[in-house]
Amino acid sequence: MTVPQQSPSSADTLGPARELDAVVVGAGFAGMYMLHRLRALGLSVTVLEAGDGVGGTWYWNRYPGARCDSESYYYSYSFSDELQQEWEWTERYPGQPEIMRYLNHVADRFDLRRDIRFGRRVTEAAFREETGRWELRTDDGDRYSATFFITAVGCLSAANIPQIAGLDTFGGEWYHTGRWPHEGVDLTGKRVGVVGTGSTGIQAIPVIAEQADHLTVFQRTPNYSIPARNGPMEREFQRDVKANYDAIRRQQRASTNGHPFEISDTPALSVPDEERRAVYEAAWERGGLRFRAAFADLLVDKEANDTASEFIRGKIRDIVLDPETAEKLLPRDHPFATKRPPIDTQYFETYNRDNVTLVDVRQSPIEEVTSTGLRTSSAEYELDVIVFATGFDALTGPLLNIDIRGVGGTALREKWSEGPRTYLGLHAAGFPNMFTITGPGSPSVLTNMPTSIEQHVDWIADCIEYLGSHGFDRIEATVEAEDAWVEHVNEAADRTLLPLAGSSWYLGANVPGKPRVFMPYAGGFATYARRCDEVAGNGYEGFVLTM
Ligand code: N01
Repeated sequence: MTVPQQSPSSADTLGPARELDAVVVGAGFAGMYMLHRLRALGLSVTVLEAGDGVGGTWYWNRYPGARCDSESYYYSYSFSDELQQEWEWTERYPGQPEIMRYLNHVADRFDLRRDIRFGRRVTEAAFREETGRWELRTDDGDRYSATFFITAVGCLSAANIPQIAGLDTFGGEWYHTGRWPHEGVDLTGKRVGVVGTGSTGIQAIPVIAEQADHLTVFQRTPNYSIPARNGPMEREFQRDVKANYDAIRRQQRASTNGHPFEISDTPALSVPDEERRAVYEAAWERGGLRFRAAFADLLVDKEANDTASEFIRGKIRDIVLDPETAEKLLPRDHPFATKRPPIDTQYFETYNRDNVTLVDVRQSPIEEVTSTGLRTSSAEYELDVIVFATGFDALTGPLLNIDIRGVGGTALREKWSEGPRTYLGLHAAGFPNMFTITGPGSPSVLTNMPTSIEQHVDWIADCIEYLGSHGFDRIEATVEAEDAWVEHVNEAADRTLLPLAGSSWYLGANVPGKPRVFMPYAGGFATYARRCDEVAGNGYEGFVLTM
């Protein structure tokens, strides 16, 4: 590890910059593994992390009911067989506290903490042409200088807090789920309002309903949700998994979404109605995101998708006893799974409770927060606590919250003013030696994240090793390669139904004023990883490497 030292060119009133080979921003799944890989190459690396601990998204998202929608045995690192053999998962889907225990165990096991600076939010990163190095600043005035600048800032880490008039006059407490207090919030006996019915709201609502005196849910867009069917991890299943991890990991890497299951190759409309219904029933009973894999064409053929969407609407009608409430809960404005499909525990059932009210804020929009609650265009609701489960400025938000400047001082905010432009979602032309782990233009949020993260980290580490061993110290994509990739990302999205979800955060549509561009790469994980390998195999085709 390089001992921090003063750089002659960087001494100023703020003190010396720490000179490093690489700075990684973020200590979640991505930043931790990136540190581990770069250290093994003998590089001096510092990870800068805004939180006071490791965990990234799981460090911040401590809201009631926070749980992963990938199953625990594969929502985990695969890079160390010892790690995957020794760790014991306790539930089918890991809850937030269990993921935090796991990531803290990884940090200790691989001795990562000594190179992570906690409580430092990076505010600026600028490429200096004269030195060929990146200079970074944090909110407490620390400065770092590095050859490589790697962002591991997560895709869903910039909280989207709606600008509702009067919020500052509210006499109660309010929280965003992605910034939940670490000490927890006691909602017992309180009148609670939850705004938002995405994956987060759908997880939190049933748990909050059990604690609160009364819960009012403010729903703008009804959502499809599939039962998670969470439960304890069976010992025998865990033994089987551990005995077969090689095959499981191979299957994940060969898949479309990084999950270890096959997508059916049967088109939904190729089978008789009764058989199709039986397939959906079985998928509903099994639970989880695998429901999407019930037929081959649910994400590419609207008519096929209609059969799944209608099946789920039928389930909502069956579960929710009050027909008027059920009607309000029926998603109709987008095909199933074109927004990220939530999975739930007793979500629709919660509306059968006496202490839960559903308010349709599409019909009667929220007009203001008052000192005592929330007012819509048709009624006023008295509340002690407001919970904003209103999501994130996804994918680009965490990057653009940092003032990143490339060659000639060009701001990334300016370059991406019409939407993100990257080569492979890994790099932006004009920003030499900068890499974005699971950046826009990569499969990222359309996949099981640790699978995508490991693939990116491995690619970046291999690239840096290649540069070093071939005497290069600078890599930058060409604008032509980037343009072609952006076009390919758009084509891949257009081959699916995904762009049909008009209010989706995949499109940036949840943040007022954000450009509407389909941001993740929808061509599938395995196809994408193959392309990355080809690029590397062809001597980093599409990049210019210089000494
Ligand atoms: O955020 P979202 P999320 N007034 O953007 C509503 C991952 N995740 O935090 O649809 C009223 O999906 C908004 O309404 P609309 C997962 O990838 C995973 O729930 O824009 N309502 C919507 O209902 C997920 O997709 C897990 O009309 C407003 C909700 O708030 C992603 O994180 C768990 C509003 C936001 O839904 C984001 O999920 C949790 C306003 N002004 C999250 N603004 C698991 O692993 C927004 N809304 C299980």
